[in-house]
This record gives sequence, C-alpha cells and structure tokens, in this order.
Amino acid sequence: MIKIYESRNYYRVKIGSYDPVIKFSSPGEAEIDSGSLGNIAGNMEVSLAKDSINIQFDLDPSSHVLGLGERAFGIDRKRKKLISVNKDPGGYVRGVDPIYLPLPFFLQLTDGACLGVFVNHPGKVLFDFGVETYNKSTVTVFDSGCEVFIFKSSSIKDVVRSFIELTGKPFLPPYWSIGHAISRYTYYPASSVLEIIEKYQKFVPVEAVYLDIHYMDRYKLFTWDPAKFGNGREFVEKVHDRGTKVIPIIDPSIKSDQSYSLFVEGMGNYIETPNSDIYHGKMWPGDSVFLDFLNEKSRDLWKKYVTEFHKTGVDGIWLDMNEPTILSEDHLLDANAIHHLDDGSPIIHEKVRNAYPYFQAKATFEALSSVSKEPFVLSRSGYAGIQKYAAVWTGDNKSSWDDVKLQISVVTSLSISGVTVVGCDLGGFFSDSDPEMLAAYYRMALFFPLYRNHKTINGNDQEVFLMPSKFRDDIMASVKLRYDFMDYIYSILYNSHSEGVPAVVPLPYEFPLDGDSYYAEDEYMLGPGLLYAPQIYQCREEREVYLPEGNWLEFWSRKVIKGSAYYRTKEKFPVYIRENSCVVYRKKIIVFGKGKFTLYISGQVVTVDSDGAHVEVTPRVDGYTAEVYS
Ligand code: NBV
Repeated sequence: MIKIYESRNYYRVKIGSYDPVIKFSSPGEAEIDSGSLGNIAGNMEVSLAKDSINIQFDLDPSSHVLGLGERAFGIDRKRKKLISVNKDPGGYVRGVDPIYLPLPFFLQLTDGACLGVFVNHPGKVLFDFGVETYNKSTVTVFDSGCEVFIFKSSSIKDVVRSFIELTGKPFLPPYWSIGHAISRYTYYPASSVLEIIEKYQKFVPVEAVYLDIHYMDRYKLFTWDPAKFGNGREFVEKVHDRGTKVIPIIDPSIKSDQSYSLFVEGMGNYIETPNSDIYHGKMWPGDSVFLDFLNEKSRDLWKKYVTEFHKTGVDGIWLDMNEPTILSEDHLLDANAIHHLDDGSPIIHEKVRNAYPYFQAKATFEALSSVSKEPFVLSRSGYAGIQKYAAVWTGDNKSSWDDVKLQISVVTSLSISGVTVVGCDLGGFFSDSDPEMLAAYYRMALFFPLYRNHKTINGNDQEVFLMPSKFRDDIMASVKLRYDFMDYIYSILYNSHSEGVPAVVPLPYEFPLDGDSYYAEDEYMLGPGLLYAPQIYQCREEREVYLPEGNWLEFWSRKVIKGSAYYRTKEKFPVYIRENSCVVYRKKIIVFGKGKFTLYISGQVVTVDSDGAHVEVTPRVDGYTAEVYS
C-alpha cells in the first residue's frame, strides 16, 4: 500500500501503514492520487517482502552519491554498501561502517542534477549504491512500513535546504563554543584542570574545558566526585575566573543503585526487557539502566536533573555514548528491548534505535534553554534533525596521517546532511599522535565550526604547551588565524542558523557540475565564498590545490587566480576567496567582486553591499573597515 503526499518542495511516499516516531512534514502537504512513483523520481520502484521493503532508483555510471551523515569514507558513496544503525565502532579508521551518526539522507548527482532522498525510519536501513546491482541504488528498510521523502528540486543546494527546512534549522552556537577548546579522558582533580588551563593560556586561548567521566561521583550522572572536585561549584567558578567555560560529559547510563535518587525517581520510565522488567546493561557505573527518551515522562525527569545540575554553573553538556552504547562486544542494546512512546504504546529497540540520541539531545537542549541564554549541547550521536538541539563531533577517530585527511570528508558530509555545527577531535582520539601530526590537525580543522583538542586515557599527551617549540609555534599560528577569521566563521554559522544552509561543505556542493571537485577531498569550503586547502601531508611544505571554475583571490598575495586549475603552493594556509564573495578577517570586511552579503559581527546583523568598486556596510560597525578587490 503506497500513498503519496506532495508539498511545495518534496513528495512524501508512505509505504505500508507506518507512523514515524519522529514526524517531519511541512504545513501545505496534501495527498495526491497520481500514485505513480515513476513520475516523482527517476524510475523509483518499490517492492515489498515479508519483513522488509526494497526501494530502487537508477544509478548512472557517471553518478556520485553524497550525504548519508557521518561515514568513515571519502565523500562519494558510490559502489558502497552502507548501514544506518547508530553504532560505537570502538574507534574507527577509513572504511569502518556504520559509526555514530549514519543519517538516512542521500544526494545522488548525475551530470550536476541532484536526486535527494530521505528515508525517515530510525531503525536499520541498508543503502547499496551499485554494489549488488550495478546500475541501481537500492535502499532496504527492515520493517513492513516506512516513509520516503523525495525532494523536487534537482539543485543540490535547494535539496539540502529543503531537507533542513523539513528537519529543522540548526541552533545558533554561543560565540565562545567555536573558539579553541581543550579536553582529555580524563583531566582531574580540580587543581590539575586549573593548572592545565593556565599552562595552555600562556600560548593559546582556552574558551572551554570539557570534563570527561572522572569528575562524577562513582559515575553517577549529575554528581561531582567530592574528593576530586568538591561540590563542583567552586571549581566551576575558578575556571570561569580564568575566562573559560566548563562542559561536563553525561552518559545515558544510570547507576542501578537504590541510594541514587535519579535511579529511584526513574522507575517506570526505563527501557524494558521483552518481559517488562527493567533492561540492564553494563556501563561505566557497572550495572546500569537507561531512561527511555522516546517517552515524554522520561524526558521530563531528565530535564529536571539537567536544570538542577546547571545550578553548579556549568555552561553546556556533552552527551556521550548516546547511540546508545553499552560495554558489550557489539556495543548494542538488545534489539528486542522495549521502548514506550508518548502515548504508552510499546515498540522494540531495533525499530527506533536511531531516534534515541535525538530525543535525549532534545530534552537536554530544552532544559538548558529554560535556564540559559546560551544553551550548548555537544552530542556524539543523533538522527535527522539533531542540528536543532546539538553540535556534533565525529567521535573516536584514530591519530594517523590518513585520519587528518579523512576528517574533512566526515565533517563536510555530516554538514551537508544537515548537521552543521561539527568538528573532530584535534590530534585524534585513539592511538598516539606526534607533534607534527597534531599541528596538521590544527591546520586542517582551521575553519571547522568546532575546534577542540581531545585524547583518550592511554594516548600520548598532546597539550599544546608540551609541544616542541617548532610545532607549538605552528599550532599557535593556526589558532591565531582561526581567531582572525572568527567573525567570518560565526557569520557563516549565523547564516546557517537563520537560513537553514550548511556551513562547511565539500567542493561539489558548490560546483556539482565539476567532475574534478568530487575528488578534491583534501579541500573544503566555509560558506559559498572561502576555499581552504590545508597543508596536511607529512614532511611536506608544498601541496597541489584544485580551484574550480571562476576567479579566486589568493588571500595572502591578493592575486587573482583563474580556475578551473591545479597549481602548487608553498603557502602555509592556502585560503582563496571566490569572486563575488565577502569574508571578515581581523576587523576587515574584504569583498572580492560584487554582491550583497549578510554578516553577523559584534552581536548584530550587518549588510554589505558591493558594486565591485565601492562597499557599503550597514549599519557601520565601530572599528571595522571594508575593502574591495576586483
Ligand atoms: O568518556 C570517555 C570517552 C570520551 O573521551 C570520548 O570522547 C567518547 O567518544 N568515551 C567515548 C567513552 C569510550 C572511551 C573508550
């Protein structure tokens, strides 16, 4: 049974009798009775088996497939079979799938024309882009019903925008959250954290310190270990005195302990076993239980604890292990564990797994929003729409030269899948980095929305102040440059929040017709106007840069380079401004060519109008000047 609904910018195909747990729709939607799938997407075909649904689209040899959230691959998903099940892979390198946030939304581009497909089902979905059947993209949903959104536009930018309009515009992160941040699994006690911040601050700013699991009292959520951190408040105050924010980690696992108030209050709101007992799993506190975030009562209890915890002065919350993950071999909860939806109806875990972090982040964000003007949540996992509630980092990457490059694809792919406030662990989480590699991570991520150094418990120390002077200077230069461009980075994030567009993007998002752009995986863009080709290769001071069609202003020399072209540069930070674009650098508004642009500087929306020779900035911002190049 298939029903088709139409709205201004998409078709929604409802297959079987399916009621999605996360409902997305736009107001003007209406059922249409043409019923012909062929009319809405290139030879879309649906076939129903006993417990699964197969959906196929034509796949051309010249097609490229982008999107699908966080994947440990280059940007193109053609000739790959990928699964959408949120999963902690226990660390990843290129080729591991799935990982923490594998969104079921893809963009298939053929000669620049985009087919955008969003399978709204938070259970397991398999995507096969021409592996089993060479000329077909096949989607398998392991359920008897689902809904599929097909976007009407064939422009990749319009499709992504429509997807974000449907699933929600990203929250606006606080300005401090995009500055340099530090983290370690695990800094403690309080005195060490303060000492580390001070040592760091001799060289680079520290806007935030993230606290890992050892700040808690025996891993009980929303508590402080009295021996290491006292009651938390004085510690947080001292960190604030140093101009730094505090963001503690919170896991979903609740210690099963009758003397722990959250455990007792949570009774009746936990994920259950098929026999209606409370579901238990092993996590940091040992035997643990899990609030059922798919249920409003559980979310309300969580919100109460978040708002109470906020009183200790913390500035945000870092949600980890929320795929959700337990300490078992495959890290997955029992597929048949039971959730209860808001109306009380039961549903098994495997059908709704991917929605769990979405609802946890929603509750956390709403709770923080009720007590703070600058709510900030960092989440490891999520589902389509997570961008309304949280920033996301790419989890447990492994320090390696390949990872330095890989993270560009992981981050930009998340971004064009709607998750726009993104970043990765600088230095790499697992394994050891070395000073040269750490410096390369700092260079590579220079324009990512998040910029946080983080390392696992038994990895090498990669604090910037410990680095040999040569590489420490190198890292300081990256951090300084990031701050020099911070107004531009924030303007792009503001635009992302207000317009519902991604911030960092892979080149084909801007140049879908340019075949070479799909291979430029060691470059990325921030907004439509800035292209960055970081020096990320070991023992090399030179690299090849690909500039797509059009004129580009080489940022440092202010020379115009004509694309499309490959050329070599020794420039340490190869930054290029696209013609008819505008950036902000050190209180200078720099326009290359013509256009009207919106910036967000000094806490206000600013319009920049250039005719190619003169620029007008309204309203004028004290201390800022404008210049134009042609
Ligand atoms: O809480 C410890 C780590 C954390 O540092 C990391 O950022 C998370 O991605 N966490 C995973 C638990 C597992 C560590 C092996």
